Amino acid sequence: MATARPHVALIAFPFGTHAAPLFALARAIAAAAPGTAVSFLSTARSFATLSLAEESKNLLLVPVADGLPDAFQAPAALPPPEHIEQMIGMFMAAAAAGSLREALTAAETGNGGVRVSCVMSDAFLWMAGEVAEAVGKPWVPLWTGGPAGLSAHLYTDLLRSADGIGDGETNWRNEKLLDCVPVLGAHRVSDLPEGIVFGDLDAPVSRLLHRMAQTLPKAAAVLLNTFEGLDPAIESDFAAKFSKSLSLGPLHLLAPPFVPTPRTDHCLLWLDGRAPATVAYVSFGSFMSPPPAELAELAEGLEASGVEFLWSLKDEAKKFLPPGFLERTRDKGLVVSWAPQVEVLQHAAVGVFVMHGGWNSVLESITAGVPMISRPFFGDQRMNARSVSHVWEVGVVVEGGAMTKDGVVRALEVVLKREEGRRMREKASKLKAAGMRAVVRPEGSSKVNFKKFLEILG
Ligand code: U2F
Repeated sequence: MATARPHVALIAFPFGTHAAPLFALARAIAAAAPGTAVSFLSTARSFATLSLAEESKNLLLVPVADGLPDAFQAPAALPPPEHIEQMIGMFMAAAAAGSLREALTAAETGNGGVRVSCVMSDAFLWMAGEVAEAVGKPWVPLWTGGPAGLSAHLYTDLLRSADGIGDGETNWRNEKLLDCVPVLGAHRVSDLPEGIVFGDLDAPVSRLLHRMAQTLPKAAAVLLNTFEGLDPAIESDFAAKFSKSLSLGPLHLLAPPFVPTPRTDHCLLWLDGRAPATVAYVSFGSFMSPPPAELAELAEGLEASGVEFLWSLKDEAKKFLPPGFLERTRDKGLVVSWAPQVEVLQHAAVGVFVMHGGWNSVLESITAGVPMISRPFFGDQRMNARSVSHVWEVGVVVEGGAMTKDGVVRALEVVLKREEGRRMREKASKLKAAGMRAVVRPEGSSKVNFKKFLEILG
């Protein structure tokens, strides 16, 4: 028998770390509203990437079909990572064909027939908005990337038609500032995510993001993993474009732990023995690895700089390190396949984060007051890296767009040893204080926005 109990269904985009911040939100809702049924919908494979240790009684995991053909269903039979676009295409095709509707029905059955009263989703899943509309319920999407990246997607049509921007294949090298979009005036054409004015505009992900940008203004509210005041102009623009825009982040502070961390205490013990603000922490996110030649250049740069380092490096990439590197740097560095990143960044010994511009990493670094050296690769990463270097001035981007031994040495020198680096640390610690205020203080903007968001859920 159906009841009027609120039931929030959150639908994840099950690739990369996308599911993690949405799951953090699911846990936060379940804890803050014990009377609300919370269903978290994702693929079985993505559940395995989440920290599921402390589930609440009112939080139900509901599997969604991944759309992959039978040949890929065996645990070890995943297509290689370079086929991710295809996997996304298959997942989205299944979603459009009804897998999301089926999972919503399963969520209602699993909750004793309680009807879904609000559909939340990763913003990428624009079709969740249609599913919500079909059942007459509000749709509340979460954008997990950086605000500048989302802004770029919202201006896709304008950018494609703007003079000197939307005119061809060379745009990925075009250093022209995006002054036709005033809120992105510090970013360049070459910083844009691919699929807007360069790259394959017809690729499944490009089409998905364009459609998302057209659909988000119809949402009851758009949630952001950021905090008020970080990008004031972009925030005002979102407020004008969306029915409601609520910054709730940094989400890793709202509902930790964010992603499961194997036992990696030795990283922190190793850091304990290092002087304050001297160590370079290196990580390029959860699933990607820089090209082999760049990994080797980075290793040579770290070694030549003499800087102590903690490097989170995937096991399969270790073979690209220069011969003898690990032995020669045994006293200077620690290379691990996974690090407790949030704790590492908060350790006093860490002086700089060498990274890819992934939004979770940027926020984790900001809230630890650690300046960054970025080598962005795709998606919103170039926009984020440019915000780090030119908007917040808390880091640099590697020279020439790729890591070289000398470029790495120079960047480490600037951030760790020069006056410029000292100023970056000062600015980073101000951002850290602002980010903490937003989530910790009762009157903090993210705390207040979280309450407003709970009101939408009913
Ligand atoms: C995609 O980014 P990634 O998932 O590759 O990278 P991040 O957003 O930086 O998130 C990585 C997370 O994994 C954690 C780290 C972050 O929370 O703390 N982690 C860790 O705990 N230990 C490790 O050794 C290594 C990582 C995408 F590629 C980006 O463009 C987007 O900005 C991002 C968000 O949508 O998703």
